Amino acid sequence: MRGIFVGFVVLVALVGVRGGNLVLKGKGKDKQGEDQEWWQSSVLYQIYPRSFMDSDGDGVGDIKGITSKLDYLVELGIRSVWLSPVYESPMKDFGYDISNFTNIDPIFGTLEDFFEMQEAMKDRGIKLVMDLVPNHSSDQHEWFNRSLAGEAPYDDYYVWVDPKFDDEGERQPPSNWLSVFGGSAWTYREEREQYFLHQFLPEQPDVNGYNENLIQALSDVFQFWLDMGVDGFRVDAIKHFAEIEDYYQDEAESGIPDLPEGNYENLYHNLTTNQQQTFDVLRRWRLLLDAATEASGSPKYVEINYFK
Ligand SMILES: [Ca+2]
Ligand SMILES: [Ca+2]
Repeated sequence: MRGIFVGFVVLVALVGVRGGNLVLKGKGKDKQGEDQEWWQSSVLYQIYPRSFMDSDGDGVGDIKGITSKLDYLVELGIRSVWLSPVYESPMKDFGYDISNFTNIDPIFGTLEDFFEMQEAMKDRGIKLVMDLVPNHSSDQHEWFNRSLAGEAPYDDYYVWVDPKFDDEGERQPPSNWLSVFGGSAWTYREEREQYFLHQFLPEQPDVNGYNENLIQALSDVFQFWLDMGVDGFRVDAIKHFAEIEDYYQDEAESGIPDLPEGNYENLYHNLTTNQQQTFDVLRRWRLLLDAATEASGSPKYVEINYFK
């Protein structure tokens, strides 16, 4: 009995000291990186919300589940979290098809749950990086429905292009561009008698990266989460953001042998990735984060991922 009691006290003391140290570190600087910011000196821990922790027993992880495990992250020494998408989504691409950029999907909880999680992270010195996907929305997003209906100013929010017609008078997509997931990157919609571009699933229409209203609408999304108090963003699929504006120009064949027809690697992607406009828009978002850094006194971080 006495042995158990002593063991218990020692355990509490260890957790208390370790936890205290780690919280202190989170608020200050590392020993190793005294002049470094948190993103330069700490591990960025990715949380994939579906599988992380389920708080209500419906079989899908959720935000309250994450909140319940924050002390575990502190114990691991985690000072920053990259949260995979928790926005409203039909989940055709597991949350990377967003139907509302400024709300939480009910499967993960509510904005209130999110806010509570964020406050609990701040209490523990854990920084929060949101995963944002500006290249496309879900085809269930209100912007796309209004664009499909030709309603201004949404009509030009996505890449709508008139068909080409071959020698037999058959309707054809504007160009040979391929989806990352395979097959044509163009899908025809009778409603507009036009093709729309999707570099990923047909349920993920690409936004028009040259449209000022659209760029502003996405900037408002960044601002919404900055106002909520997040510490930064991991920006998904950014190299696909803008395409060359001549949508009828074919991409060159890569010549890689033995690939199935429609495989993305069959083409070079110099017309559909890494356009100057993408970098110009990214620079604007960086300035927006700089302004938030100044306003909040807390540095804001942005990370772009480069997949080949
Ligand atoms: Ca759940
Ligand atoms: Ca794009």
